[in-house]
Amino acid sequence: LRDCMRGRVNKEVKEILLSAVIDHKDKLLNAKRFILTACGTSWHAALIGKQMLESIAKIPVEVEYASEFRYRDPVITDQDVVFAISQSGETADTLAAIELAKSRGAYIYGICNAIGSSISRASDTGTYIHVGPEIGVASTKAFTGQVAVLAMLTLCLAKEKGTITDERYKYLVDQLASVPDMIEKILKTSGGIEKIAPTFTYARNFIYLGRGFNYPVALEGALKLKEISYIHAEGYPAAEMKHGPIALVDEEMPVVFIAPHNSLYEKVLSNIQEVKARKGRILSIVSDGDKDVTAFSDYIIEVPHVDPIFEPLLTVVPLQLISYYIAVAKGREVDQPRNLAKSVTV
Ligand code: F1P
Repeated sequence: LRDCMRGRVNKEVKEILLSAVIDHKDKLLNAKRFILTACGTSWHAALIGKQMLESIAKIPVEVEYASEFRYRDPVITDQDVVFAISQSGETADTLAAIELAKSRGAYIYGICNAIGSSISRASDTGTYIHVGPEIGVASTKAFTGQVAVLAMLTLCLAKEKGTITDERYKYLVDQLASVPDMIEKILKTSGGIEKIAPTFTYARNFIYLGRGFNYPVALEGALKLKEISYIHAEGYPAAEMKHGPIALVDEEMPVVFIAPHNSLYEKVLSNIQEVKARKGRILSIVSDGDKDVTAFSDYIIEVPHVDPIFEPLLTVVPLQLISYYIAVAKGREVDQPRNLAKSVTV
């Protein structure tokens, strides 16, 4: 990851890492829309990719669960580029989804980790995320790799399309190149996260809330907790809280807010105040030096400041760690959770 982001992105993002983008530029630039299809954690990465591609490269994007897409009768044409995102590259639903898309003339772009996997072979082109094998069943660094590749893809396409200024492009490339150091800084706080975790082992439910780029992170935080600690958890867009989930909040309910300092900060802060008024136990992921969210939270974990489009690369890490430490405190088999398979091939 360090290699991808620092060395290559800085100098040669177009030439090396995303040669697929350049070689297949016309297909990508002339597409009427992108469809990102995936399962599980990879689907959450796709939701972030959609926000990046739409806001920066101005490309219309749809995100589809491969497990639904393959059984529907979706409108797909030869003007579409369908992206299959999969850590293992072997997920049966994702493979079936691209086979359907291909049969309807779409161009297929694979974003996989496993080299030579079925999905990468079935794709017309693609990018490997190169994060090395995932040791546990639950996807963690693959999520980071997928979001990083989607970010680089977005920057390349935005540059080609002229939807980004040279100045902003340079700034974002620099920001992305600093992400590995920022992640290392967060990892150094894991001792603090380990201390918080046992105070949550009593919980039978968790709510995760975030807005914008951090809404998919809320989904991913909840999924990680479910997968490895077997605690029921739901992720929602923070603004949806008052349309239902707020009824669940009482003094027993842990509510995790992803609340870094961005343009949605004040909005998230008011959601936090609503939960506080109902005595929920609030754990917030905040930017370094945060004051307002911190004042309303029972626990906080700080992450460095970064451009909002890259926040998921940082904010997901404390959520992965808290799931890990809660699972360990509950004596769970973290690398081999019950009932889960590394790749779902049927
Ligand atoms: C998708 C996925 C993973 C999850 C688990 C089951 O896999 O849902 O996100 O952690 O391993 O499969 P993939 O298509 O990304 O390999």
